[in-house]
Amino acid sequence: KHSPDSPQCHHLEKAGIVNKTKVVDHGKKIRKNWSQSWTVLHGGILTFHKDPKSAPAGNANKASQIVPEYTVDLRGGSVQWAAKDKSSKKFVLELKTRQGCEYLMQYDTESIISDWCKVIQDTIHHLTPH
Ligand code: I3S
Repeated sequence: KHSPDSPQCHHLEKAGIVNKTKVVDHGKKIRKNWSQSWTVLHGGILTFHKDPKSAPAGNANKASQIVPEYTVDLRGGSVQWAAKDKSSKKFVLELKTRQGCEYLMQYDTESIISDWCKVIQDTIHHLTPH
């Protein structure tokens, strides 16, 4: 069995589209800014990419459209279904980092977002705290 931190541990990896917003930055509440995001879990790091629709027009290069926006170290973090007062949207996850940042992740299809919840939870549990 591979160590969870080893690069061979490919089962805790996932990618897909979700809606996301950062809500707390290092303990400081910030204004919500929901956007769609290509989201990748790899090696204990969750990367939310910028919505290509927000990029300046005229930049047709496909590769340049995949730009990281937030890189989230899951080690020592937590994920749970968000309380109703966190958002009016349905199926919202609240992701908290050990560094005091918080993100909401949302998708209108429950199975999509609950799969994210499970894989993030599993990843957190497999990452040994420093
Ligand atoms: O928690 P809030 O402040 O009610 O979040 C809403 C706002 O961010 C709103 O934008 P304005 O800052 O322009 O009011 C967004 O459009 C809403 O989507 C936010 O609420 P939801 O319930 O969608 O997370």
